[in-house]
Amino acid sequence: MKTTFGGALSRAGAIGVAALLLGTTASANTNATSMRADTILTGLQSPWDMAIHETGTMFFTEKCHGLSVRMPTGEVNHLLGMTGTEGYASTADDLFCEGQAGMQGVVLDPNFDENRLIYVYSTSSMTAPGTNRVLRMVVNEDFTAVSDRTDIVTDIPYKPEASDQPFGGPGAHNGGRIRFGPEGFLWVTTGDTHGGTVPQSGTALGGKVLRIDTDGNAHPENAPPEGFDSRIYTYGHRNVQGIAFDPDTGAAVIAEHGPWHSDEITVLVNGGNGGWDPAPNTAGRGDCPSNYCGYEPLQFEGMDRYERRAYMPMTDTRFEDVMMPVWDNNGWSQGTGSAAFLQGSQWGSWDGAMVVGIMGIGFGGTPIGQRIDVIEFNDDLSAVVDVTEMTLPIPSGRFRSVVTGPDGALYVAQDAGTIHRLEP
Ligand SMILES: [Ca+2]
Repeated sequence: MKTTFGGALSRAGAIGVAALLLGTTASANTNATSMRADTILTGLQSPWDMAIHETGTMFFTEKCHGLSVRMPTGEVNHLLGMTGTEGYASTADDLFCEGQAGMQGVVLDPNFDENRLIYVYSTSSMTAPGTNRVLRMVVNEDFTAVSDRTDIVTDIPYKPEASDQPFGGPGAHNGGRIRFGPEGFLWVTTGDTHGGTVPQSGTALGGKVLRIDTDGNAHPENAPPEGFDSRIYTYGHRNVQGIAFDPDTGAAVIAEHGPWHSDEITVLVNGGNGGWDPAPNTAGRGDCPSNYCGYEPLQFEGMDRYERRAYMPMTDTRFEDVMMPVWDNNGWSQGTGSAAFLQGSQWGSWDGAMVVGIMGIGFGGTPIGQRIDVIEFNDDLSAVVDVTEMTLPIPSGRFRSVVTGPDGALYVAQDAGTIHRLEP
């Protein structure tokens, strides 16, 4: 992958951003705690997410291949392949990958042992010109096949083509994480698909966090503004690919990719506005290429990250219902791709802290910022009190997914094709 900065770097902008990021340390501390790593799987194609059952059985997605499961014995069963794949128990010809899009989030039903239900976020060609869908399926008794596919969400935008934009290709800003919250409802994170008016739109599902039931219906207490799609929990987001729930309060916390500045972690408020508004002809901005002002002006040439933030804020305070981020990665954008909370006394002072997998940014073979940060909040999650970079016994890489397993261990997937299990 040549451009790895939220999939949205132009050649002109890349030079400036690389210079900007050289020599930076986004974390205040480095933890010396000894970590143990077991390599669970290697040789995968862009592993994107995992869902781990109490027995250790681990479902995982590969962005351009499909859904598989690793049994406790280490054996892998390939369950649902995308178009063009071989070796899967079944294939779905409408599922495809392109750019950042493909088969992404996966999660098990909280009552999986009774109903055998699994959910997957994937890009589909079934509705032109392609949308993202949330699929619900039944896993058979011996974990060798899925059946009874029902698409419970069918209308999440997908970016079908790059047109003449100076940024991002098809599939850009595709969101894609799905998780169950403590109440048993399903949360779905989406991206703005380089659509200027999408994040603040009440009807387009891009740039949103959805809260739905397992049939795809809105949670009855979602409280978006009047006229909005009732499945929307929060809106005004750029590209949310991390969501996790605070074990103490149950609050939903998201990690979101910033536009060449300001990755954000935000504690969600029902009906709240993330404040991202790349629409043209608003907030002092004029026309923009392809009606998308997210990289204006002129790919931010010559600006430092604070000037960029002032010009095109990730959180525009002109909105009355805006949710301020609790952390902004010291103003950098490095790809905060996934989030999970650590739980268990084995984690010591990190018990209850959030981990964020950061993919980093790389030019000319020099990756910067690839790491896992441990983020400790105060009790009411109104502030971050400490950020520590986890010292890892595994090679650095693009950390695409972090998932806490039922065993308390932290499972991490890297774009290079590996899944590791980490514990102190
Ligand atoms: Ca925001």
